[in-house]
Amino acid sequence: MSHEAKTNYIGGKWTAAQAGGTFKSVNPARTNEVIGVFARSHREDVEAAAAAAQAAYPAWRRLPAPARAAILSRAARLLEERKDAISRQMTREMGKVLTEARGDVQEAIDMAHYIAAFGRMPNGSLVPSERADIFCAAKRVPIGVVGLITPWNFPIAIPSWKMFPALLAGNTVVFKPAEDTPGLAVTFVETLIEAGIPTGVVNLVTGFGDEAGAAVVESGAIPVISFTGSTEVGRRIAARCGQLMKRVSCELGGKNAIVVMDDADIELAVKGALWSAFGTSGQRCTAASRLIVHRHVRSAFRDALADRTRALRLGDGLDPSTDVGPVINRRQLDRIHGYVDVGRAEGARLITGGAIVSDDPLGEGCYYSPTIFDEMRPAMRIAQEEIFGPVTGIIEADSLDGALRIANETGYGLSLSLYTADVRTAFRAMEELDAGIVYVNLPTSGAEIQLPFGGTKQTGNGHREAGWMAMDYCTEWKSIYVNYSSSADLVRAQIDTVEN
Ligand code: UN1
Repeated sequence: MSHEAKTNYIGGKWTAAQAGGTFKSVNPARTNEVIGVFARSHREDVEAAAAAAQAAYPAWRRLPAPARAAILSRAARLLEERKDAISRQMTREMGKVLTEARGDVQEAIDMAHYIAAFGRMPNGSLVPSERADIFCAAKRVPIGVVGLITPWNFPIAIPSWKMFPALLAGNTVVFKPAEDTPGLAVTFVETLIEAGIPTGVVNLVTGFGDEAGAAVVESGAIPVISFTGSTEVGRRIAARCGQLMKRVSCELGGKNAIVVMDDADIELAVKGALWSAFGTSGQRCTAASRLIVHRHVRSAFRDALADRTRALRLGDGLDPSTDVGPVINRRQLDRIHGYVDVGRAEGARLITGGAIVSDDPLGEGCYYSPTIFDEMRPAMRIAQEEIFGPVTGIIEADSLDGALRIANETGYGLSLSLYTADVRTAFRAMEELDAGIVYVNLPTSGAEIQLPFGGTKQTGNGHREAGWMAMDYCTEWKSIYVNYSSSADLVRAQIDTVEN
């Protein structure tokens, strides 16, 4: 990629920011390695992108859905061909280990194939009328220009969750990716261009949240916003969208937990906890930052988990022997360490990790040692607030009821998991865990795209991504009535069709 900061894609052209500003993206494994220089966009760039998207909308909306789907199918094939290169680019730009980066790209491939199939699926329903010779149907229709504001932790998968359904439904798009992963957004858009996306249907503006992102939210030409990020920012976006009467879908924080009951397969639970706590260096919204363990098995579980955690190898995610890569940037590194200090001060017992790694060569990057607290209590801040780093803690429970109550006692509700060998316990968990996603004998990460993804409480605002409802956020329902009677009588619903 050599765009020389011409990284905005507006109306079919790669351009620089109008004001000429730029910013750099760096490799978190070695922050002196610059990945690229990108357009630092402001309101005028976003308005140009929104105007291009508006201009492209009528023709795109009228294109038959199977033709729109064919472009997504081609995008799926191109992503498959480029999976290796894109995955390497991802590891360099945001640090996750290569196998996980490959999973991220695969999630977008799966989503493209899945959504493309909707191009030939029913998109509405035919219903009876209470009146003779009246045709009644309801169909999904696109809304217009959809604004997508996406995070850096799944830089290919999450844009695909948002963009592919929007496009299939007939909307056009303004895409504002996180400032930590603009290079991957450029690659994503390049792939769509090659797949045949028409001019103006997908527009990219790179830059910062409070500049370009805020302008997407404010734009009068963008009636729908989909945002993934922190609850704090999501609350501000949703409030503003409320004032502007915009449709807004928010996918926000999590404080996910794994419950380990005393009859659980401890080996399986330890593997699950290790993956959910430290996969992607804990930077998943599905990361397990609470481990609620029955007191009968707590020491066995804790000791096994601590041993495995100490054996994890930190390093550059491109090195095949690396288990845990860097975190995204120095600001996050300091924030994570701040939470570890909070945990210590609150009286949780640090049993491993708890440090910024400063020895060379890792000191050149943003590495945090995988961290476990024991004796965490449910009311502690480290048990309530999203840390978004490789930090987890063990909370002891003494019964199923107690464990379920603790699991539910946070402001979030994305992903909760329970390990047990008892089918009755499993069904209680499925019934009572208050979250958008519940796992039994599986960790909190690992959602598949054909199921809805999203959470309860402050994790979101009631929307779901992926799954068969992926199109809900970006479509309206239109109800249609047609009178084909040859009579000249007006027949009124609810009045002429019943005895009055
Ligand atoms: C996210 O962290 O925002 O279930 C998405 C998972 C992945 C998606 C995570 N399939 O962890």
